[in-house]
Amino acid sequence: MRTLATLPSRDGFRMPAEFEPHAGCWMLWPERTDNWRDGAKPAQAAFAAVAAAIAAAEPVTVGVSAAQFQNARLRLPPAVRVVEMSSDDAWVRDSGPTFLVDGRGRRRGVDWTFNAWGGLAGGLYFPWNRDDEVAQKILEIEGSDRYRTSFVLEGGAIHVDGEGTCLTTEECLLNPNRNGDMSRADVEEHLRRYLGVTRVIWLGRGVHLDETGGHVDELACFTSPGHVVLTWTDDRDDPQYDISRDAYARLRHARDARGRKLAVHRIHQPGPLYMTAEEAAGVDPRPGTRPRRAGDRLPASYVNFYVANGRVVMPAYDPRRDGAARRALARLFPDREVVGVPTREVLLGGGNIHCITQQVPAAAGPRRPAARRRAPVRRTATRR
Ligand code: KQY
Repeated sequence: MRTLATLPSRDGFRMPAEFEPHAGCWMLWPERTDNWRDGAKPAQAAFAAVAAAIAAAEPVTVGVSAAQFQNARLRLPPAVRVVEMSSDDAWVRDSGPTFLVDGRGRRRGVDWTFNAWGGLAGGLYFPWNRDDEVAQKILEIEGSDRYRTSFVLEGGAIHVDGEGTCLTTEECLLNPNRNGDMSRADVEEHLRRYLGVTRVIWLGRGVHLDETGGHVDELACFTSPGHVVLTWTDDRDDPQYDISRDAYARLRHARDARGRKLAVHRIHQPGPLYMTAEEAAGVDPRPGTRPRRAGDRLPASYVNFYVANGRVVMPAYDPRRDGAARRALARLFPDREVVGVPTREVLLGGGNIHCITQQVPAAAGPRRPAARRRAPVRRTATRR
């Protein structure tokens, strides 16, 4: 693996949309007991269920600490590849690389600087040095050349349509705890250079009480070019109401990189859901990490799904709302099976399925002209 000093966009690379074909998916194994309750066992069961649901559709690799290797190996399906990899936590969407492809069948990755969602000014834990090395290690294993940048970004802070448009939020990418006082124009320039996009659509705030500081991947995402799904609530007294309304208005007024107006599809949020006293008590408190308290509202959204080859894997956590969300996603992804996996245990740690997965796009070469069909050769002595 080479570390390149050039820029992806100048080298002809772009970030493909998640709904484009994949070569596989990466996950990390949850372990830290100051974030995952009850020794991380319930979270491990949920991660294993997510890995199994994705592995039915595409190859999955899980990175795991040396201490947890055998445990993970035994809990994960045999089809899942398990590799030893140290990390500070298990949010590979954010600590992992953003994979890029070009039109010549090559795949590379961006290794953003990771600062645990805000560094010492509101970040979620310290230290985060092992998480900051996760992208490099994954690229090494994948054999993909690497663009390292001092620009601070987590993968959950962006979505792309693969046709030149990036979706993000002001709350996250303009927060000084990511890139200091960098201007909106400078942030956009970094997104253009490293993702190969030409248009950035800015939403305002992320999901209410999302501890990442407003990641777009809880709020909204592209389901195909020109189509966006948005988390929604009909409850005007819910703080999420104004956030989603504002996002809806911005999306309806936006044009994508190809000049299209967007169709915006709303999915009603679950709950609201809250942490129980038993769940909070199962988390080991530690100075410097976010305390978990009974009654804390959880940042639950159905938008945090993963789009695998031929399959969408969505969080399930509220019997009153899960069915409608599943049907809405089935309409938006007519060629994929939509599978719900119970992931309340992932939500208790602060994210969901999209946050714990990272797709490796298929590196497709240039289309070859179809071979000219020849008329079938007639055999003179054909046996019937
Ligand atoms: O992408 C995410 N939603 C990550 C959440 C991190 C939470 C850490 N406790």
